[in-house]
Amino acid sequence: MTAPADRNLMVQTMRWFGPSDPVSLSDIRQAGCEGVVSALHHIPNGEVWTVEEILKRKAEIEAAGLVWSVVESLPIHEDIKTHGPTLGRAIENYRISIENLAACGVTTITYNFMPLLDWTRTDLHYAMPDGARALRYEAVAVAAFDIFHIRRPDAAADYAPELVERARVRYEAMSEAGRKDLERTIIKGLPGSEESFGVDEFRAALRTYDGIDHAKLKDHMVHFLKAVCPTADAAGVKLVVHPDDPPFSIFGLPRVVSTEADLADLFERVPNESNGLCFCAGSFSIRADNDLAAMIERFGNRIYFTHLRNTRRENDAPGREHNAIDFHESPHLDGSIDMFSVISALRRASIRHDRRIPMRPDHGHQMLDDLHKRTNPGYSAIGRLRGLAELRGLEMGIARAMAAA
Ligand code: CS2
Ligand code: MN
Repeated sequence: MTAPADRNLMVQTMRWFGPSDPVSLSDIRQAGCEGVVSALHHIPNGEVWTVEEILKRKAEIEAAGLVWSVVESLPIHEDIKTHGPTLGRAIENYRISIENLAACGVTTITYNFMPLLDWTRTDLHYAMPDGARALRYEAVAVAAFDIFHIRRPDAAADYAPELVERARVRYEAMSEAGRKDLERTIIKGLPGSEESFGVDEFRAALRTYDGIDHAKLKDHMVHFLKAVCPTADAAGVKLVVHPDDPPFSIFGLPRVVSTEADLADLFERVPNESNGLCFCAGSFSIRADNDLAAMIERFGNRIYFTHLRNTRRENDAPGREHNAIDFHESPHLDGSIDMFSVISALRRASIRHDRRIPMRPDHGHQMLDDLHKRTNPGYSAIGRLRGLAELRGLEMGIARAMAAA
């Protein structure tokens, strides 16, 4: 029997991108995971995930002695976000996919509602002092790309004048190859992103958001949830939204899952039980005004999945605009957020709601032997293993201490 202190510990998982992932299911099992987080990346965005395809993936995972704990992601077609021409069909297909996943016993589904781009970084090989490589976001690089490379109309108005000037200097000093590299990093799509663009395509895609501001995108999200949540409720599925990364508007595009106020609004407007949250600590951590432990306390009943990761905000200063923040992905226990308080809050939520929350060490550093290997940025084996090992020890310490108190 499990000792009471160890009841409802998080379900340890890692993301697996499928058969082409350089990290194998056996690697993930050896890391001590019980489950994996996976998606059918080969099915085009907006199409139905058939029972046959779902069962195939499930069988592969189970043959390795693991379970398919969470889907990440069942992507949201752009027409659902913009109310484009295939809106009705895209929503209908989403509902069918939810039902098919439920029929196969996969009942936690992650998605995000970020326009065009998924998570965004400007450097995939940032050298840490210890020799490992990390992912970094530098505001001046994004501004340079936006104002001088894409040349988005009126882009300069979105940045502080001092940042525009630094962006100009940066862009002028960049080589052609450096500019191309930045372009690839920002719009070609990081692992897990479902969209990828060239410069002209990106300019055209930006125009599909003309007239869609924060309030309108939020309305479109509510419209989507009202359409699919009854299906998910009936099927026993939890739909968990992944927050915006970074959690503020970029390239003039609205982002609506960035703050505590955004979440409160979403859960109030769509109270359905299936309307849940993937609590990505790393994404929320980029805004100093997000109090992570308080958010977990408040929305604990909605959290069915968590990404545990830390970031280091490099240039915090009172009053600084959000889009002027530079950050990099720091070691899991050493960054701008206090992982002890995050896991403590999650532990209280698990006990209060009597549930095991699946977790994954979201990203990790490229380190040790992985420095010499081809890896998916953020998703190398050893860095995530380090993160997972630290997080599981921290969780057990917290759980035992709470039980003894
Ligand atoms: C990112 C995202 O958090 C992450 O690691 O990889 O791609 C995330 O999976 C999606 O935004 C969820 O829909
Ligand atoms: Mn995440």
